[in-house]
Amino acid sequence: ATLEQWRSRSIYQVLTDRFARSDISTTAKCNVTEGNYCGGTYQGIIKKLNYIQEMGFSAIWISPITLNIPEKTKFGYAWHGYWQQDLYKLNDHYGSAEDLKMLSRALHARGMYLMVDIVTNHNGWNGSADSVDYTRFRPFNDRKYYHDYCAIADYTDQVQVENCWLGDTTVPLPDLNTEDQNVRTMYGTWIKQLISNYSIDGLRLDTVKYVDRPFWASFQRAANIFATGEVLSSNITFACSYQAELGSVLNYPAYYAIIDFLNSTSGTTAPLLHAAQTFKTSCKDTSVLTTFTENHDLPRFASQTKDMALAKNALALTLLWDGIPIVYAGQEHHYSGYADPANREATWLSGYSNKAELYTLTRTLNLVRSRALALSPSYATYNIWPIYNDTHTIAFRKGSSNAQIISVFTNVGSTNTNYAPWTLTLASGVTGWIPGTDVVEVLSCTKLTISPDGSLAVKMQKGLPKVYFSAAAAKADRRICNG
Ligand code: ABC
Ligand code: CA
Repeated sequence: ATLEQWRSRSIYQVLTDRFARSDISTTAKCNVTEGNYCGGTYQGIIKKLNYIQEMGFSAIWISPITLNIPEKTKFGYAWHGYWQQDLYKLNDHYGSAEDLKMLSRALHARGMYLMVDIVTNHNGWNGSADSVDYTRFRPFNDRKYYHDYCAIADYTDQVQVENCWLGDTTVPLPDLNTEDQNVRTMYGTWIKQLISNYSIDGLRLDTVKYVDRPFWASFQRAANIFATGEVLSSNITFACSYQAELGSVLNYPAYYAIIDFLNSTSGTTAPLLHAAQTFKTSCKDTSVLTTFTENHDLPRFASQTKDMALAKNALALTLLWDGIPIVYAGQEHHYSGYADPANREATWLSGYSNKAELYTLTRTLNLVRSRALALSPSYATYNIWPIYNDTHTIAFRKGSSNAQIISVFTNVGSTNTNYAPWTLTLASGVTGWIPGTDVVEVLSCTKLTISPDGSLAVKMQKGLPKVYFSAAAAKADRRICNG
């Protein structure tokens, strides 16, 4: 699928081994610190597609699918998929080729997309860097396809970043010589075949800044479908510079801005305000960047603060910021694992409850966003516009008239006694709604009418976010506040 087709999507990220088992167990043990396969499969995902789709998602991102280091390393098994060895074989712990095709077909039958995680920077090796047996790899089965070993010492030196090896001395990641024309051609051939074999709709590209830019230009051309690249950096100019080669990048800079604002009650709105004002000029197209507040590499939000009101603000911002939202499995259950590997909990242990507060919030906001996009495709490209801010509270408008969403976020938290319920008045003009318009606050299903002077009175309480949508627009989808 194209960039254009992905723009209105919403993505749910699963680690294939950790989302759902073929037996649909909700009790199977999964000790995150042991580094073992926990039993998640493609068949398991197929059985839980209702759970994902009913939360409002229209795409899933799965782990890398290729064959990895088979044996146990000091960091455990390669259950996450990032230590590949044979690009032409599948990781059979997740299921067979037929199972993966079934998953792809099941998604397409629901109108959903399949995004696959792709690693091109390196392979994985269990042992020291000088003990690598290159004949174990396919198709890159010779030392000539790789950069000579060196460890990255200075991460600000882009030459080292691209040419030295990631990983460590226990599990080094032999670094492909992606500057080599043969390597590029072989990767191009592989990705074309992979996309066609499994009817893949989009790619998540691993370790983008560790690979030279011309490689990405050629890989994107060969793949010829939507790809979002992982450029792990808080620098928006640097991250977005890769939009020259790839359609999209993961919005790490927005992640840092959202987390700085929300991971405690002592942050301020400044980073978010700055992001809203500058991203639109730093990026070729902010509407296709992918927005997230959690993933398998980062501390879960709830490991930083247990406050549910802050978690709701974070999730709401993820879903309503410019770009394509990504929610990481477990975020809807307020999972609280800290860094890798603790943040890779089995989703099944939540019992897949669709009554969880963050599940229903995600569902409502995905539905409202979809509704806004259906009413007006320009909702996607309308840059999020700050219409109010003080130290702890910020309001945005996104979308042109009658498809707009007005959202208000605060980091005061649920228990701050200095903040009794208060009213924030959004002046006439900034919301785009004329006097007498009926609007609904979709998270509490409260109805109100724009006053004769055109203002909207936002009642803030308990540190919760507020999201307003026109009542007429909301009504068209009965699942939003029961019509
Ligand atoms: C394993 C063990 C761990 C152990 C580790 C040493 O080895 O499991 O317990 O601690 C995979 C596995 C991991 C595994 C690694 C290495 O491989 O999932 O479990 O860790 O063997 C991607 C994937 C990730 C994957 C790989 C490798 C890459 O999402 O799951 O890991 O295929 C870097 C990379 C990034 C990578 C991430 C985990 O590490 O760039 O691609 N993710 C700075 C650097 C970043 C760096 C980051 C974290 O630190 O610039 O490049 O990310 O180390 C901002 C700055 C940024 C700065 C951040 C921290 O602050 O702007 O530059 O990032 O303000
Ligand atoms: Ca490299």
